[in-house]
Amino acid sequence: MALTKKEVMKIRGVLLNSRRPYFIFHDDPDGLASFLQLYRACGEGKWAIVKSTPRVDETYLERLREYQPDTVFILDIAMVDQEFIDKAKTRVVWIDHHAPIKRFNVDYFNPRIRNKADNQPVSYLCYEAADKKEDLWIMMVGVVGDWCLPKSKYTKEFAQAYPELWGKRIVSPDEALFNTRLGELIMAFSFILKGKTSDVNSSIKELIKIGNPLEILEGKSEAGRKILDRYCRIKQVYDDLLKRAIENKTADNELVFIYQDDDLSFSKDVANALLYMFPNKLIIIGREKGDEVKLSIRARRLVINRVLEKALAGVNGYGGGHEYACGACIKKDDFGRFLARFAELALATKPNPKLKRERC
Ligand SMILES: [Mn+2]
Repeated sequence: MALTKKEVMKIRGVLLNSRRPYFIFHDDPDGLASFLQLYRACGEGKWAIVKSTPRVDETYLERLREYQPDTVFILDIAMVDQEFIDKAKTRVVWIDHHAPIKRFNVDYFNPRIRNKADNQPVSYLCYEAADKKEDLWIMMVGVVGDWCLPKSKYTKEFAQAYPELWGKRIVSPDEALFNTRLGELIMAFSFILKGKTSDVNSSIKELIKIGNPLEILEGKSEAGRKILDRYCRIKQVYDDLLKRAIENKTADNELVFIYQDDDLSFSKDVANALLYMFPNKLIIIGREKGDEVKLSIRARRLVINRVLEKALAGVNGYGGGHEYACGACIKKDDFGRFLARFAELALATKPNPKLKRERC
């Protein structure tokens, strides 16, 4: 069990009693799905999306001043500054599933405080709190989008309600992500978060109105068509990048692809898709921006966060991450040297005989 019954009831109580909620959420499908469920349960509110660094600091106070919320909900964000909580001057409810940290004067809900291994995505926690069966599909988008599966009870209910979005014998999150139409829906959630804030917010306003996911996937309503149109436009850029990345494939153990784009970042998306297609390869995807290269690194047979740590020594850059999914940012001048070193260190590292999976 992710949250206790008491915790679930507490969130629900605060949510249903809030008249002016303000939501701050992570810019990924889990963050968006968490927000959508709470918003739809309470029927109003304003929101802000936390881009790049998942941290809420004092810069967010400005937005609260204008709106004067009665409650601030922070969803799927790993780090919240104590200064923000203190100066918000209103109730702060923080629901998260990253490594727990100690903060005061905040209603903090994180299943990992009790059980380190329990990292059910925030969409799942919000589904239990919001208690809206019709939003099951939104919860599934968030949970699978975070490379997890919910309780099998919910997966079964979902497969029954939306057979066209699921498939037979789907037992892992990556099969669901890359082999079902739910995966496409997750991609739509992910891609509409990219681009200009005003465009992102228009898409979110449409998303709030959606009752059935097929409205989006098949353009069955006006709101759905608007989302589908924007998603398709962004997806074209992604498809083109993915194609170019696949063309870069060589016979050796790694796939390196570096691209330039000032507006949109697809590194994570491309890296995850390539890892699914080529599970035996080390995947390095980089976006050149200014004088830096921003990297997404993925592998299934190598523990890469330790390799990355070593490769970063003496290089102008920084990075880190999980065992099989990392990010890094390297100054252009040092990039060639970094890449050669990373490849060399990776070659010298003994691969795991078994494929590993990890959420990213
Ligand atoms: Mn999450």
